[in-house]
Amino acid sequence: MIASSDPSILDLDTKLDAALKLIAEKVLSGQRISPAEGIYLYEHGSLGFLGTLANHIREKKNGQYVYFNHNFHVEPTNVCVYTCAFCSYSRLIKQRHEGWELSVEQILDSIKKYDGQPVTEVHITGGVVPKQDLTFYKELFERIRTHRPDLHIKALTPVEFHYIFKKAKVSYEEGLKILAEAGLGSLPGGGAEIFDAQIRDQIAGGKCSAEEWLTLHKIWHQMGRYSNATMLYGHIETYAHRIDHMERLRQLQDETGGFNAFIPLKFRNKENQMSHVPEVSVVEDLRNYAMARIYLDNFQHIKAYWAMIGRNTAQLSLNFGTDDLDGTIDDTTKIYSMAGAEEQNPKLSTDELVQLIKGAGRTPVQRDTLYNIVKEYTTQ
Ligand code: V47
Ligand code: SF4
Repeated sequence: MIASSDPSILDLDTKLDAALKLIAEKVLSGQRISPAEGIYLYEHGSLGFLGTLANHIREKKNGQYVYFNHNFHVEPTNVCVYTCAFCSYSRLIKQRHEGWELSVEQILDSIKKYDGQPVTEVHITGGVVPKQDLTFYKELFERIRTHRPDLHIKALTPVEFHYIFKKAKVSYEEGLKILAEAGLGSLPGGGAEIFDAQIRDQIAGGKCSAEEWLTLHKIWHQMGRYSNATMLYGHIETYAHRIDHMERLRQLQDETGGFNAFIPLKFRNKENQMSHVPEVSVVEDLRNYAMARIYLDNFQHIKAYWAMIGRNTAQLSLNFGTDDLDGTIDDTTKIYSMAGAEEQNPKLSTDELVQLIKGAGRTPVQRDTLYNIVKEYTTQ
């Protein structure tokens, strides 16, 4: 394979059309590509071509580093007032006997299981139910902070915020301030799905709109805080919808600089209302990671969430633009196993993660939620 930083990529493929050459020249010289160029690249860029461009940017931004953290998840409930068509996880309020709804006490018990273990982050998200309201989360965050002040609380998405703030009759600003003061550290990227209104309505009708999702993150960033962003791809959306989604994120990032990482999430089709929609290929997953790296020039990190994509594809993606693998997870999330992901009990030890990253020829780096380096694994 040619060296990723070698612009002779432009000369190697004699069949490369003029438009692709022009776009590649822009990317290699650090210029931003337009939405129309993004769509063109999605439609015409081969896996090797996109991968080479993405790898060039990835190495410029993050060198050989691949980040991971020591984390675990808490899913307070899988009962939900919404009925997203892609969701294999939630149980409708009327089927709540099939689900779980944890109390503050039960969640604290699950957090106490990690006492004395070197985890740095708890990722809290799940369904939306009336009982788990603003008072519930305020108490939960305060009690986690009191019990373990060093644990970073990465929790809740605009889907949950929109519902609980509306119910509590507080503005987004007031609600976020209350939860930040209670101990909320940063926001995960969930609930973004696809921003296009028509597609969003078909797959996630009724929950917060794209504008509400973006506004909540914007307010959070304006408070000096950080968050992630996701995109659910590979279902009924087109390439134009993916570019529209990333364009809106790129614009907000220009304004605030508050996004840490972008996480493409592959639609998995087991036991949901969209099971008839086939899943996309691994080649398409890698092309999509590469496109995210190329398009989102103002995002520092592109994360391959191994619990969703599987550890093998996650490892491959490290040569197609990604530089982060999320974390150890410790078999604490059900969202993807219930949707048919390869990883039925997602759990990796530090050693397994380190070997996975070294196997891709990269340097493993343990980070905290905000990408401060905890440990670099430079030796063999
Ligand atoms: O918003 C649900 C997705 C998301 C399916 O910020 C599905 O570090 C595919 O956002 N097929 C929640 N995707 C998870 C999430 C996340 C995960 C890891 C790290 C971070 C981070 C954020 O899961 C939902 C939805 O887009 N999802 N069901 C499914 N069948
Ligand atoms: Fe509820 Fe989230 Fe599932 Fe939608 S994706 S039904 S909001 S748990």
